[in-house]
Amino acid sequence: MHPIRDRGFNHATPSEITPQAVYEQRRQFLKTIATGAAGSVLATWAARDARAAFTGHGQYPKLASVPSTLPSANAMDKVTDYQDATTYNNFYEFGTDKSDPFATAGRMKTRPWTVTVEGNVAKPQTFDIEQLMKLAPLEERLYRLRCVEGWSMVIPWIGFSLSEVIKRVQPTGNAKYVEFVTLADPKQMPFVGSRVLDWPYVEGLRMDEALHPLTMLVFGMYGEVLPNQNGAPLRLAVPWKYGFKSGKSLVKIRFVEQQPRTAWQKSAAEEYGFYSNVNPNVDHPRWSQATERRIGEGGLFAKKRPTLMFNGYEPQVGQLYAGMDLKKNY
Ligand SMILES: Nc1nc2c(c(=O)[nH]1)N[C@H]1C(S)=C(S)[C@@H](COP(=O)(O)O)O[C@H]1N2
Ligand SMILES: [Mo]
Repeated sequence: MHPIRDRGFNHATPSEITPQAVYEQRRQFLKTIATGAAGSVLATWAARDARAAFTGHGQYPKLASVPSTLPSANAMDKVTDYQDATTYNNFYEFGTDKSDPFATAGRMKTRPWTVTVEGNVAKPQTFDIEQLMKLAPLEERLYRLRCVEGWSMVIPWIGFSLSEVIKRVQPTGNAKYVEFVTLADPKQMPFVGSRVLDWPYVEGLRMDEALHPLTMLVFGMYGEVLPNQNGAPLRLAVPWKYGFKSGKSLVKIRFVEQQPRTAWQKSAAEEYGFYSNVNPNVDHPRWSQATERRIGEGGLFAKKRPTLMFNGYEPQVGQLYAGMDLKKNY
């Protein structure tokens, strides 16, 4: 890529189009290039930060959080570069190319934003996003994210367990599943209305999965408010399931009796099951799931990593599926 041209340096002074902090980081980056030291220096953290400035780390408001006490990723998991995590995305409402969400999601309005929590609950409620964010202390959790397509990342999310919301609305005995509905606004999302998927993007979890402490409502990443392309202003993170189970830009959370029909099941039921737990032993009909490509690890020619059962979260979640045939319930 050619960042300088792509970012329109020739058309406006950077300070006109970017916040000051990002501008300063870019200047630093250009200075690094100018000294000719780029080749050796690019590998360092400082230069990585400078490079990240091209995709705007520092552009979103900072979001304070406390470190989580839950087990998440481990020492073997290097945090994915901000640049990769914010330019290589799946968010089909904005297009099907990995770079489409970065290019076009910026226009999505994320304030004001409300989230309706309804269905089989004693206390249905519509939360304003600002109010929802204050429901519990924001935690930072480093989670692995494994996409069903065979790639993965390690992302420091900010948010809290979905269970914090669930306990406040008091589900009734009929609440067996939770359905997550995400924004589908053709005025803001160029691919909504296309036949790529049956909109809105709907996902679901079984009640015990939704209540599991690892299931996280996410408001931020990398110390900042979520970029739009990553699902602002709030998305889910279910680290032991394939990434598509974690809906972005949620507007509704419904407690239902029947297993929800998800957008992916409607479009390709044989390929995307309701459970979709990360499982190296259950292949996708069109490819193996035994290994994965960690984004940032040497590109297409890097040695792939073995995929871990439940994405490495088996000690925490394995019990949820005791006695279940995971090949049948894929
Ligand atoms: N609304 C919505 N949510 C979505 C998707 C989508 O297309 N639309 N894609 C999913 C898929 S396939 C993955 S892998 C993750 C990617 O999250 P990331 O771009 O933050 O890495 O978001 C998931 N959530
Ligand atoms: Mo995915």
